[in-house]
Amino acid sequence: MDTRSKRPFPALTPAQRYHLDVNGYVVIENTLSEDEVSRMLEALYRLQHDLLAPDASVVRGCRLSSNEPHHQHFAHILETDSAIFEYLTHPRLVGMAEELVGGTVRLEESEAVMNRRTPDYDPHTPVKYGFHLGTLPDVGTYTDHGLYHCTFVKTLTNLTNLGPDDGGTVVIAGSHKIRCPRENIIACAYEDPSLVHQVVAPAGSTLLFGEALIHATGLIRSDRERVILIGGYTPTMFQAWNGQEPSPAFIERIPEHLKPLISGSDRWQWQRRSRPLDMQVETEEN
Ligand SMILES: O=C(O)CCC(=O)C(=O)O
Repeated sequence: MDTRSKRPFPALTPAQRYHLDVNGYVVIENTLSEDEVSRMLEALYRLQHDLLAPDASVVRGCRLSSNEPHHQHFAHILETDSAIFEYLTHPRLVGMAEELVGGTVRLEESEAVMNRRTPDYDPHTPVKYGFHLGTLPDVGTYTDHGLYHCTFVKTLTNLTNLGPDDGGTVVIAGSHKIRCPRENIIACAYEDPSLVHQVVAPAGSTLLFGEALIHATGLIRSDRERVILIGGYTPTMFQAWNGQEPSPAFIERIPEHLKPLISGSDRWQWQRRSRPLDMQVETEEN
């Protein structure tokens, strides 16, 4: 079976696509089932346990790029568990990434974050975010059929419920199209906080955005832990993030039809595909 053919095209409804174009992101609720969420959470807690064992700096190809009691960042989770692999190759989510890239994709990075309220959190201190981006509107974006595309795309899926106090990712809406200095855009967002949009969504929901959008980890005010999975995708001829190239032994083991997605083996055989805004979402029935 070729699950590449099962990736929906387009993956977003016209209204979801419009939201993505205007704001630079869209949140699709409940992309994962409860069962998928709990299997992926279990896989991450197992990985955390193994990585925190004495002398365990790399476990199944993954390392902690941040390891503080309130913030752990897992780099290159691809090879760690079948549930994580399922996430990174999930046909609907890869279809969403392909829609925003505007063609076939390869996996560029795989990460996870587990974080809690920072120990120095003070509700009276003005909020400051670690705003950043991974590409620039000038370099990493283009339009087709009048719609926005980006060559570096993320799917961030929360495995825990995110209420307003639970630190969902924040973005500066519309910044994906603004060709002005980043610090000026960030200053505008602090002056008018309505420009900062935050993910509030049930567990198993996915934030889709292009890395030209200025974004940051949100602020946790509650006692709850936040757990997210991150897949990064690019056109097939791009490289994986530094240190995130899949191992040859791992590529050897995965199903044939998923090898191009994981290894980037299609390279310059990139298949462009873009949709007009009014094209309806593909379902099993149509
Ligand atoms: O922790 C978050 O919500 C943001 C993650 C992030 O900045 C990224 O994946 O580029």
